Amino acid sequence: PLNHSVNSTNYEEKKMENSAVYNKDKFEESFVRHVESDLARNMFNCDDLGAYQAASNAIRDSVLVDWANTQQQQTIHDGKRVYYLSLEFLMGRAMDNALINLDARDQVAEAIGNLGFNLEDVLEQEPDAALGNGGLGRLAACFVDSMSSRNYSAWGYGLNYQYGIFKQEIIDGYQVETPDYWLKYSNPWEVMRSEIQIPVDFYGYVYEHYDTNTGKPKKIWQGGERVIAVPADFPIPGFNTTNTNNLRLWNAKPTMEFDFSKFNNGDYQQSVAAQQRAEALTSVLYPNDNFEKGKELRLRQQYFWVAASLHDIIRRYKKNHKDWDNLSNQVAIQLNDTHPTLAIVELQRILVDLEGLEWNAAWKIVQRVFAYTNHTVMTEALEKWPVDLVGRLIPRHLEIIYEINYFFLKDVEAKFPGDRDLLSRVSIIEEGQVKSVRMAYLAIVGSHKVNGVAELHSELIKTTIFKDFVKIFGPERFTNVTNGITPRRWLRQANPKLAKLISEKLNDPKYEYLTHLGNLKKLENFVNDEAFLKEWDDIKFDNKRKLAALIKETTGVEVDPNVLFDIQVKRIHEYKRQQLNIFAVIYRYLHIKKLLAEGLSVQEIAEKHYIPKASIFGGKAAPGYYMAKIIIHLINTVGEVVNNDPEIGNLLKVVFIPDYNVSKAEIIIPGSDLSNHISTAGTEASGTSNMKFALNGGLIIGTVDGANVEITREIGEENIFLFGNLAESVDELRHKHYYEGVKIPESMQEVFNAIDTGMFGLPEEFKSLLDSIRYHSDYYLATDDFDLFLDAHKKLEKMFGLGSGDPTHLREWVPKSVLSVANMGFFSSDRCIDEYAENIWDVEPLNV
Ligand code: GL7
Repeated sequence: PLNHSVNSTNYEEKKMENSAVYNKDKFEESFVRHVESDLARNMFNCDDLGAYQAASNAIRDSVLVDWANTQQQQTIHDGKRVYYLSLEFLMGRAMDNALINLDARDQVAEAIGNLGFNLEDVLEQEPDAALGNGGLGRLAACFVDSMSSRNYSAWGYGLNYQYGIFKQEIIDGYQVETPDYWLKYSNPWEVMRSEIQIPVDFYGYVYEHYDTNTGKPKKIWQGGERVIAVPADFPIPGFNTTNTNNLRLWNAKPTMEFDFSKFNNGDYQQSVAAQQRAEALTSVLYPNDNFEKGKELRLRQQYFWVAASLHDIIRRYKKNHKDWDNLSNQVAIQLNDTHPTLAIVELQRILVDLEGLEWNAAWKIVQRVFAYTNHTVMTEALEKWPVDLVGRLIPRHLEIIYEINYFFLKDVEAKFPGDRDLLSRVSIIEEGQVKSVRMAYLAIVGSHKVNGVAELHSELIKTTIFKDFVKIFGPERFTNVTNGITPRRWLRQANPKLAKLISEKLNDPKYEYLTHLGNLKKLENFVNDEAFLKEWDDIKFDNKRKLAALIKETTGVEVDPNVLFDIQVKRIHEYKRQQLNIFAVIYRYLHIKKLLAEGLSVQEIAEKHYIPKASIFGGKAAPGYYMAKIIIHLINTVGEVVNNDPEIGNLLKVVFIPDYNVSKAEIIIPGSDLSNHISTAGTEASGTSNMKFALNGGLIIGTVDGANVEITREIGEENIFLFGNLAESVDELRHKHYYEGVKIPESMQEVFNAIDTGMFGLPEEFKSLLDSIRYHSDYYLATDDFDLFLDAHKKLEKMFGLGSGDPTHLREWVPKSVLSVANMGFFSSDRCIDEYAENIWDVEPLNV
């Protein structure tokens, strides 16, 4: 047996000696070697891109040592592992993050400097790994960081899309999508494991076969098309630990088994074409956020990913184990939303069809292994797959789904005899015009725990969409894990100056607060310290300057860093209500214009009526989402008018930053004074950018929705600006709109009149947006919350004063900023992962 009680101090020392990232000379040597051997260039013709690749490879060498050790230790220990299945991992850039988690940023910056490069410029060369849409995908990325940092033995499983989320350009005020071919240059952070090749079958048919061993009939699935899954592995280094987990993303490759019947018939072209189809499988990420569109290729992606991942997990289990009853002591699988729900069916198939277990015994194991996280209550986002499609693509799985449903409904019938209505409500199969499989129901039935992602959301799923299941399985099956974010990326990496000031104030030179985020609380001691407040505000100002430079570079608009930066960046969605925000901007513009017409000066307006401000927007609309695209267009046309108005000075600017992504978020979020989280109450499951802004000292204007509720509880209601109708009133208001008509408040009517008279371009372009409110019952309750939104603004702007240097600002605004940060400890994704580990996965950290 290997001796795995390595003395940790020795290990640390050894690591310091050996690893190039901690030793400038060694790093420089390694860098040059990579330039020469990997890039086949020399130092005299190495540009920033080459420097990025060489530096990444040199850093990667260190990460790979920890990674291999971690995997070895985990194998020796043979404890329970967690598998996080997510169709999206919105990772962003890897190099800076690796430097921070390895605590090697300063040394490497110096070494790179000695070689004639600038670290910041080199880091800029890395394309974002944008394999996700929004909050759900970024959450998965924060989780893998925390699982490594908290020393869990965990794997992430996903797909290695060739094209991530599209790039957004704004042309003439409209969104234009272009493909994101992020692998244009080779990716130094992925390790291709071509030696692992897992066959995944599709289509074909099922037949029954008499098994002579057991004397029983057995189902055999004869697949019709085979694709090979080959993993690309991404090492995930933890912070302040050598624990380095693996993120495994599958690529689809053709089989080497040609269809010889076609080949022999002389149909070589056809035979090759089928092979080419294979690679298309993992080529593109579906660009919808909170919306499901039942496309066959999407279902193929899901099954491919799930089948390959389970095969891998079971193969690992079988190396040391024979007893299937023990599976759930070794394996916990978390389903990130319903996208991987077929994993439940696949495991049941493996256990029953391939391993010969009895149905009931297998099903108990399956339920103990899986847990499911729900991320939305919105019905248009709940996955349903047509039975016909499932039956054609994976015929044996459809049979198994029917059987799961049969036994489930039998239990329900036994518990609630005669309640036929209940049976049809909870059936996994929906008998509609298109008979479909309800994936969320399948996920609930096949899991031992189901969680929502914020307290309010977890309550809502129990009382609305999953109400019947609470009755059937009891409330114990349902739980809450409020989302979190990793403070390594979202504080230390995005806001190095603030992170440094905090480490000084907490007397924590090793930044241990980044793994003990509750320590931020000590910042409260300085909330009356004027010098400190000034320093804090100076850092914010500096970050705003950086953001102003990004705005100038991407939109051409100059914004003054002294004004209030009022930001809303997130996917564009009617429920997130960017329309409410832009209407309020128009209202402000109209009123500033009135005051100017009355003869007031810009200065007078700034002092008495409307403080100078920049309204900053960003976010992508799903390519097929018509209404979201109108909202983007409106924001841009308003910007055109306002920014070119010669009278208005710096009282108002309106900008739309194109192509919002993780790296831009790292600049935008630290530069915010105020951010908008203003969804219709009850629609935003959690939100996580709210946490990122608050952790960076930006204040929040928000509705009583998602995690805003808990943020308020933690930081205090005097430090957040809440407004709007509550979730419990939403049904009633909608009902009222429907039966009594929508009442447009006067303020909003002024805005609509301005749009209708063509102030912001052709009114027809915005008609369907306005009509959805005035004639189609205003589903998202813009009319009910508009005046409340305007009032909340009035109140908060008084506190902001005239910005940096203004005594009101330092006295009233900055302390709120400090108190927000001081009380954000709860929202570390480390806390979340610990909760999953304890309440759902039943695993403990393994100190490697
Ligand atoms: C989301 C929710 O909309 C968002 O509120 C939540 O923070 C996130 C992570 O739990 O999940 N649900 C969803 O379908 N998408 C989300 O971002 C795309």
